[in-house]
Amino acid sequence: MKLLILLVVVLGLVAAVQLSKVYQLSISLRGKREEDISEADNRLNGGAWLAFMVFFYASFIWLMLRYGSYGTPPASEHGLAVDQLMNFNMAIIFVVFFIVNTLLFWFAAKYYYRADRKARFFAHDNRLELVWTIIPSIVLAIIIAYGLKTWNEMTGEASEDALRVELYSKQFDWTARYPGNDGEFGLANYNLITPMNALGIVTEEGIAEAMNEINAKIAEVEEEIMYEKGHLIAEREALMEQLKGDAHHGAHDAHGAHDEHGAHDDSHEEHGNHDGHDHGHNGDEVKAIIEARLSEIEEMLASDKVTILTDAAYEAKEDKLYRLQRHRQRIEEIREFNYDGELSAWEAGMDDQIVKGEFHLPVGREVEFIFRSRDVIHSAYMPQFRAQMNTVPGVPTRFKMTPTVTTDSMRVVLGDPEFDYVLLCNKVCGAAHFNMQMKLVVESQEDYEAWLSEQDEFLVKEEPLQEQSEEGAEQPAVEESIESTNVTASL
Ligand SMILES: [Cu+2]
Repeated sequence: MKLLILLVVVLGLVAAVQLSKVYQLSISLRGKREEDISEADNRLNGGAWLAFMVFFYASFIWLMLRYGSYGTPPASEHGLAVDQLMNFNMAIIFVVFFIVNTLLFWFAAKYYYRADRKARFFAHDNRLELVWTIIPSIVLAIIIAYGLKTWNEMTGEASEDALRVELYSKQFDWTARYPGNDGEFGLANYNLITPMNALGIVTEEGIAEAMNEINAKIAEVEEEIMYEKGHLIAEREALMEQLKGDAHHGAHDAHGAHDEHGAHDDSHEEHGNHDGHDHGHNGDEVKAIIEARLSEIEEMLASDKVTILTDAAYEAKEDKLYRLQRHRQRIEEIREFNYDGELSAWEAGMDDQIVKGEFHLPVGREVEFIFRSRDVIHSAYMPQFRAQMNTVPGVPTRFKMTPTVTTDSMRVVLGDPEFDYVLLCNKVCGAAHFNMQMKLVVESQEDYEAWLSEQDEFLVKEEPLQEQSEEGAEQPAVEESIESTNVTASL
């Protein structure tokens, strides 16, 4: 179908070009000069301007009627103010749009060229300059002041008892975090992000888990480097060489060969410990060490852990190892970081509640959103609440809003039992951007509390402690976690 339309357009263009050629030919045949244009032609063109104006306005009005509204009434307190601001701006734009375009087309139609009419030369007029400078200045100042006022209402300080919710974005989903009973979010650090700790919340357990993960990765890469076939064979040859020429000054050669690929690789140090002995002129001892290493190499070559890497791949592995070690260092630094001597920042994360897929808000209560992003800039967009904010890696952003219409009420208003509020990503952030959304349910305070109480706390997850709850009934796992934090922190 699209191809057909394209074909018609192309053929139409070709036809138009051919027709204009015929027209030009007919003119030259009649002996008329091309620049001689009759008054009838000019009048026709003037009329065409007016016809186009009518078509232009009709399309504009149709578009506004068809697509000019959000579709849903505002579902938040400030949503009303945003709609009013939008309508105010659009009203001004409409008025200016119609005045300017009417003048443009009407003048073109009225003042088409006529041989008996001469244009008036009109170079400058100070009063006119004043009018079209001062009036737009005043109108723009009003628009800006009004807009700033509305913006400040949305982004101003939230009240003390506002509910605080963190929305965390990454390619390509949203995660919501509630602060738990203490009302405080735990600190977060991206170095601690693991599959179990998607937000990188700082707790003693989070650090331990991140450490385990990074150590496993380091060990894996170290092994791949250690068991590289080409390097093992090269080392074997160098050592054999050394054994042969041992009578002279082979010790130094071996030293050099060893350094060549041991330089970036800490794991070789255990074998490199004999470096000190090399200068000790104790030939037998050196020989024994070299032979031990040789048999070790033989074993390694025979094992199924042997890897074969090109030089580039080997270097890439070394780079990877270096980066992993830097990462481990950063995790260690988090542990050493002194949070003003207080543990509360660590403890605060333990009861945080993390939810995916959908999140709930109570109706009529002020909510302060804190936005964070893991990877790229996303944009948290809640169209029914007239709310949008960029989420920026490394820079938390925020705004506040008060939902005023529950999901159920909105379903009734819209006559759509399937309707749901939605949080969308409104920044083209990658391949699956289109699907980056989360359902939002607005409900009564009681329903909200019931839902929240069903959400797990961060550190209470499939732990055997829950089995024992019969004995120590009022001893939740969180208590345990805090205890262990204290112990480790005091070390
Ligand atoms: Cu996104």
